[in-house]
Amino acid sequence: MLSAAGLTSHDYPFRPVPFTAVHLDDAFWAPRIETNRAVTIPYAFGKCEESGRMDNFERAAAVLRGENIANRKLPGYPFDDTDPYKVLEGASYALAVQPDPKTSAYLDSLIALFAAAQEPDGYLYTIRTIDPQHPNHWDGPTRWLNDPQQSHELYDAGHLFEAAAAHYQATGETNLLNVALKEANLLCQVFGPGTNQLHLWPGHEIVEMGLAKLYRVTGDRRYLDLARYFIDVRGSHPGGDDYHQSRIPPVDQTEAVGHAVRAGYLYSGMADVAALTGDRDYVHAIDAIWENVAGKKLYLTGGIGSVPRIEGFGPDYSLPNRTAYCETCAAVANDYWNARLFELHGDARYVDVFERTLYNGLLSGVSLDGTTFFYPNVLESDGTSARSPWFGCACCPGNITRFLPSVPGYVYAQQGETIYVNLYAGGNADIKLDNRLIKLTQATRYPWDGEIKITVAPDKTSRFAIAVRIPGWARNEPVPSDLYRFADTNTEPVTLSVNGKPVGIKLDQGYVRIDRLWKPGDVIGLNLPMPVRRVMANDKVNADRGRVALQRGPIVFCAEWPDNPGGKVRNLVLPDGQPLTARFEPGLLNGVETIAGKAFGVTKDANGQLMKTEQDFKAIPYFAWANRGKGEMEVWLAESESSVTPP
Ligand code: FUB
Ligand code: ZN
Repeated sequence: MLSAAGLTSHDYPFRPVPFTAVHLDDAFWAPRIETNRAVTIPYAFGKCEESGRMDNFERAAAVLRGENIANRKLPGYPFDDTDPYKVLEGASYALAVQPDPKTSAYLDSLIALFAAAQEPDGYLYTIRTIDPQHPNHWDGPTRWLNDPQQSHELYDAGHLFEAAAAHYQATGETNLLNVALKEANLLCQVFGPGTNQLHLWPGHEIVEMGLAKLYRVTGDRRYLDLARYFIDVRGSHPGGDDYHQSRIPPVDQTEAVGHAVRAGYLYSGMADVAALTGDRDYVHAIDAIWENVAGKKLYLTGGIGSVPRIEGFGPDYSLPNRTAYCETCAAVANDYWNARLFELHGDARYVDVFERTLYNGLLSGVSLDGTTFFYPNVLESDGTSARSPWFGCACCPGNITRFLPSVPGYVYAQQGETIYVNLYAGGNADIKLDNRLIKLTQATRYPWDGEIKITVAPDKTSRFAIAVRIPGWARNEPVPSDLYRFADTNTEPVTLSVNGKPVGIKLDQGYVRIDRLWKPGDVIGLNLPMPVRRVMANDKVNADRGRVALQRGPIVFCAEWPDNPGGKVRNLVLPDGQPLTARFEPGLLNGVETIAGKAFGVTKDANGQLMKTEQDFKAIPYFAWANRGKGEMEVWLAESESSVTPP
């Protein structure tokens, strides 16, 4: 019944080189991916156990066995089941590159637990099974009813499908896949355009992406049709709203609205269905929505979602810093979406947004030791924000565990006779191009240094192209829109060479395409100069007016309390033209580049008069903040006293 993964007549034209074929051994990503594998994944499983998330499956299973369970207390949230699913997905990716019998056995025991909690017809949602007579207030009185659109039954199913596809692809075992397919088959009966079917849209998207993955794995067209149905039914009848992206049908949407994680998953699901069916209407819609986000709703850190009340998008240019939402899950969703847009269009501008999000607003979601997390990722703190070891609503840690192992899968892509180099990270990759095997080895200290050497080793001398991405930040374009601009001009040129001979920087969709006869041992040399850059926001962004941010390479910096006099940073003024220098500090925050110079601290004297004193100033990478206790932090620094936060 199972077909080879990815064998569909339509698919993304630009295909990623799978993370299993890319081995990073650099000083930046390799240790983080290892911390995720060795620390965060077991830690998150432990938290799921400790917080009763595994027990929910046990209790649902007991109810199904007809046992009279003493404790019918419902899970805290209807989506608590998704946390073990997500961590299992991450663990599966980790297993795919590093087999570990102990982890495999643990996953099998969890899968047995999930299977036992699944109702005979395939329904799997412990919060209803534990006590069907007293449904949670987010859910309808009977299965699936979705009023007021908050049911998470399909959200839970979506995460189960994602985990099952990952587990099957990593291990070849079908135990979790069978659980997922049983539920997917039930959904195919229950939902659809038929008169005896339910015409409801999911209360929270992700089932669309999950179904697309099941389609890839099985080749069963019903799953793809259902994914498409769940997109098309959204907004097709009254009762929809912007929060759920259901006021109007997704194909007619042109603006990012509502809950940001839901939105990011919807747009990713639309990209999947578009790629797998060839439907251009979805592409037009997500292209327009992307223009809106990249041009008006994207934080400098790549975070999305500026309104805490709805965990979602606000009006154009409304990007407050202290109350930024920028949920970690939304950064993950933003990266899923941008990766898919690249795979549709082959344009580096999506990789620019992907990279910005990855190194900044996504990576900030987890501490350096892998055991504490941010849910919102603010860009300014008065000292009250801190990472947390876990959350009641624990969506973000699980998303970190499943995203980080797949980072190597975003480094390269291919289409026809072209290999795309999208991200820079030390390591090697084995890329199949028709009947050839090409080994690429990157040597670089990126993101701290822009010197990159790529050794090309085809198994036989042959002609193909390597498209080298020249990041927007290296071309004086921090984002592919006018939302942000560099206040200064970098005059140091990007240089590119093959075997030491210069190659002209002729850009095509953000890439320089080097089409030649490649022989083993050829070397591409790329230098992306990384001076400290000052960034300004579009004047329409009230929150950043009169303020400046610092960026070096793909990394956004912030000033944090331990590095600045008196533990204060919100009183800092960093005037234009003040010289700044960068240096690598191996002993700080696991080794980071820092930016230092002089700034002015604004204080009040005894009479309440503001005083400006010159003082030392230091900034660290934004992703690394909040690893040394609570205190002030600021990304957008005042350029003059008039915009400083009064002490
Ligand atoms: O509703 C499920 C998840 O919980 C959402 O994606 C997060 O924003 C949090 O609300
Ligand atoms: Zn979250």
